[in-house]
Amino acid sequence: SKYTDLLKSKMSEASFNKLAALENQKVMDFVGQFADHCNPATIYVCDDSKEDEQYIREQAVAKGEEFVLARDNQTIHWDGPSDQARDKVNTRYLVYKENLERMKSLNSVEYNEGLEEIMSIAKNNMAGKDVVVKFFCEGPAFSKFTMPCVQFTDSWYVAHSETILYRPAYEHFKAMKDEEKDEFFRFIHSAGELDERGCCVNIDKRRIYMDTQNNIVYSMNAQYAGNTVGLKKHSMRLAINKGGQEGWLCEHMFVMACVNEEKGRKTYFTGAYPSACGKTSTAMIPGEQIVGDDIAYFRNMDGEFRAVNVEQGIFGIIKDVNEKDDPVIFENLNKNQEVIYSNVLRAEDNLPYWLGSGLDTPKKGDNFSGKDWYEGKKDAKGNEIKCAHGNARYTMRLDYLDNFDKAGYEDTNGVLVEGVLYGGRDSDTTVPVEESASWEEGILLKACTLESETTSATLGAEGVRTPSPMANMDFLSYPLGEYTLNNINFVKDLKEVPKVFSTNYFLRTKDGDFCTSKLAKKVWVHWAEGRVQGEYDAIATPTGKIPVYEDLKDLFKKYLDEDYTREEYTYQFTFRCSKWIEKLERSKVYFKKMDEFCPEIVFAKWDNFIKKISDAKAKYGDEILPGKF
Ligand code: OXD
Ligand code: MN
Repeated sequence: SKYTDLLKSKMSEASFNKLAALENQKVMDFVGQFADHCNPATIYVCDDSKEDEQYIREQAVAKGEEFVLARDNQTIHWDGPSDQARDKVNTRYLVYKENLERMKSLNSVEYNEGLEEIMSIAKNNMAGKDVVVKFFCEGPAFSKFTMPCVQFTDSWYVAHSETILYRPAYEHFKAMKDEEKDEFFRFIHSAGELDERGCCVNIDKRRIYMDTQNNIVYSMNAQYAGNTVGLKKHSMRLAINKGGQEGWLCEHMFVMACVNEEKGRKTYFTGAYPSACGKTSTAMIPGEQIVGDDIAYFRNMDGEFRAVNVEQGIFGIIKDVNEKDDPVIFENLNKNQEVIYSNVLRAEDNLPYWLGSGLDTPKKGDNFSGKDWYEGKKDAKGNEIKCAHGNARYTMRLDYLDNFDKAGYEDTNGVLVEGVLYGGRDSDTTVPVEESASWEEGILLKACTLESETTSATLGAEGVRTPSPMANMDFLSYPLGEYTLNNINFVKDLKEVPKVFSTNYFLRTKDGDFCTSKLAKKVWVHWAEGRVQGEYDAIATPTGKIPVYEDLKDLFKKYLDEDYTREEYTYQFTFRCSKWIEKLERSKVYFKKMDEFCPEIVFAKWDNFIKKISDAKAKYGDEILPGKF
C-alpha cells in the first residue's frame, strides 16, 4: 500500500501485523488515508482478543474520557452540555449531483461540496491523539446477515461503547473471501480537542456526513454516542439504503419472544415504536424474552421471514429506570459488572444517580453541566439544571439480563418472525391493539401512519401529533415512498407472512386518564401471540380486526389478575371514524411533504380507506361500537 511507511511510523509492529494479516487493500487504504489526513500521533489496531478489549477500557479511563465509579467495572462518561442528543441539523447525506433532486427532503448536501467541508474539518483533527481501529459486525458473524464494519476513532469512549454494543469481527474480516473484501461499512470519527472532563471542545464544527454511495460515514467533533458510535445510527442509515437496493430491510425495531408457558411455545415479534411510545418496555415485558431492543435486519431466508438483532448491547435511556418500573435493568445496574453511564450525576459516594431512579438523590456532585452541580443550579437562560440529563444513558451488554434469549440471539439464520408490532401514542384515535387484515394494510395503516403525541414532559403544546412512519424517519436514507413500497414488497416471496398489529398504550378515558395500566401491554402482546397461533376470534373494523371481550377478560385475569370490564372494553375498542379519517389525512400531507415523488398508488390506497371509513360512518355513526361494523 502507498501508506505502508506512514502506517509503520504510527503503529507498533504488532498493530501493523494485525492490519496486514487481513490482506484487505480497502481496509489498508481506509486506515492509511485517514492516518495521513487526520494526522493522529499513534494508531492501535485491535483484534478480537480480551487483551485488546481490556486495553480499550483502560485507555478510556487513562485518557480522561471515562471515570471509575464505586462498583466494579462501572465508569461514567460526560458529553459536553451541548452534545447531549443526536444533532439532526448537522447530520447530512453526501449526495451525487444527479441524486440531489430525489433526496431533497432528506437533509442532504451536494457530494463534492460536503466532502470538501468534512475533509477540511477532519484535516489534522486528531493531531497529538492516539487512535484505535477495531473491527465489528452488525448481526452474527459468519452469517448471511453479517455486515462487517471498521471503526477508526480517536475516542476510546466510543471504542469502549462499541466493544459492549457490537459483536467483534476481526476474525470475520480475516476469513472474508476475495470477492467479499470490498463489502463493509467504514466509520471515521474524531472527537478532536477535549477539555479537562474529556468532552469535545469544537462543537461548532460538529458534522456527521454520510455517504451511502460508498458506505462511509464521517463524524467530526462530537462525542454523544448517537452522533459517534458508527455501528449504531450511522450504520443504520447505510444499511437501510443497502437493504433497499438488495431486497432486505433494516428496521428501527426490537426483537422479542412472547412466551406461552402453558402451551409450551415461543413466538417472535419485532416492533417499531417512536420514542416515548413504549418500545423498551415492550421488548422487556416481564416473563417474555428479549433478543434486541433497537435495530433489526430482516431477510427472506428460504421463504421464511427471519430477523437478527444487529447489536450485542443496549444504549438505553436511564431516566425512569427504577426498581418498580424497570426491575430487570435496575437490578443489573446495581451489580458489579461492566456499565458505562453517560450524563448522569456522580455524587460524593462515587455512585451514579439519575432522574426517576427512585433513589434519594444527593444534592451535589459532577454532572453534564460541570463539576460543581448543586440542587437549584441554573443554566445561562435561568432554567434549573436537574441532577442528570433527560437523555442520560447506560451502555450494557444484553447477556447480563436473565430474560435474554441467547439461542435466538446467536442463531446465524436469525429468528422466525411471526408478528410485527407498530406502537404509536395517541389519546383519542386508535384502539389498544388491532390486527391488520393483511401485510400490505399493516404497512399502510399501521406502519406508515405511526404518530406520537407530545406530553407534558416535552416542551410546547400538549397533544400535538408528530408523524413517525415506521418510527424510522430520522434514519431514512432514501425516499419515503420507495421505502414504503419496499416494505410492502418484502413479503412477496415468503411462504408465511407475519401478522401485523398496532398497539396504543396511551388511549385516555373521557376524564383524561390512561385507560389501562403500564402492565396491560402484556395482555395485548399475548392476544397477538394467540392470533398468530390461530387462536381467538376477532371482530372486523374498517382498519383491521380487534379482540372479542371474553378473550381479553381471560387474559387480564390470567396475566394481571385484573377484572377487565365490558364497559372498559367497549370504550377502548370503539372505532372512531372522524379521528381515523383525520389521521389518514395527516399521513397524506406528511408523505407529500417528505417525498414529492411518492408513488400515487400509496395515496390512492389511503383514499380507498378513507372512503370505506366514510361509508361506515354514514351507515353506523361516527363512533362504531365493537361488533357493530
Ligand atoms: C435513538 C436511540 O435515538 O436508540 O433512537 O438512541
Ligand atoms: Mn433507536
